[in-house]
Amino acid sequence: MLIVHHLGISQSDRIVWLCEELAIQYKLIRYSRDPETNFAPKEYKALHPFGTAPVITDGDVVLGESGAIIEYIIGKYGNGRFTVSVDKPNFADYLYWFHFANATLMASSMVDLAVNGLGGAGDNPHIRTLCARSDLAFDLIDKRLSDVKYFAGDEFTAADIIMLFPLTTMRVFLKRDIAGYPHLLAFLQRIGERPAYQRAMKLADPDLDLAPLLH
Ligand SMILES: N[C@@H](CCC(=O)N[C@@H](CS)C(=O)NCC(=O)O)C(=O)O
Repeated sequence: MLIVHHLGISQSDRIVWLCEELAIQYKLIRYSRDPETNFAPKEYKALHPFGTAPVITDGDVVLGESGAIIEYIIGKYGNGRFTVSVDKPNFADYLYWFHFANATLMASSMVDLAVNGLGGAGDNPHIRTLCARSDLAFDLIDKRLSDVKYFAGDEFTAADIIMLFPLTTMRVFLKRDIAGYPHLLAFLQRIGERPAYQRAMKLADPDLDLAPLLH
């Protein structure tokens, strides 16, 4: 059976959300973060050699990495739903935003997190350039959402599912004022109204106040 191992307030909320959108059968196991380190607890680390969330298990399969897990679940249980096929004009857009989420947006958020933790970029021009990438990313996202309703185009896809974490839950760890991004705000409102998203977040992190993350 498909088991989603969810670490509290983490990227694995994407996987719970995907399962709820697809309305497939799965079992959810929740793990709390280690109270001292705020990282994953030992039981979570034991699931997979890399030890980060998300992880799913499915029979003998133990899989990590959000993108791989999303593709696995959609391919195996979702009949290809929420993807864009190669013959569609927005196939490249789908691929771009699906991969932008972790390869660029999450990467630049992690740079910001590390730099903030070290007290800021100072006057190091290389670090400043790297830190500017998050602003570039948010500008690009707002521009994209001024042209289309969802990242891949007119329809909701897995690109929206993988993109959402760095735009919402990540802001628990890395504050960002998004008031200047009206199209992103409208997108977050649309997503916040989805019953499957509401269900998923209640299951994944029942104590998390979503309102400030969707505004
Ligand atoms: N690229 C990975 C990133 C995984 C990752 O960094 N997960 C964080 C949660 S947001 C984590 O597990 N943190 C706790 C830890 O490292 O112990 C993915 O998308 O699966």
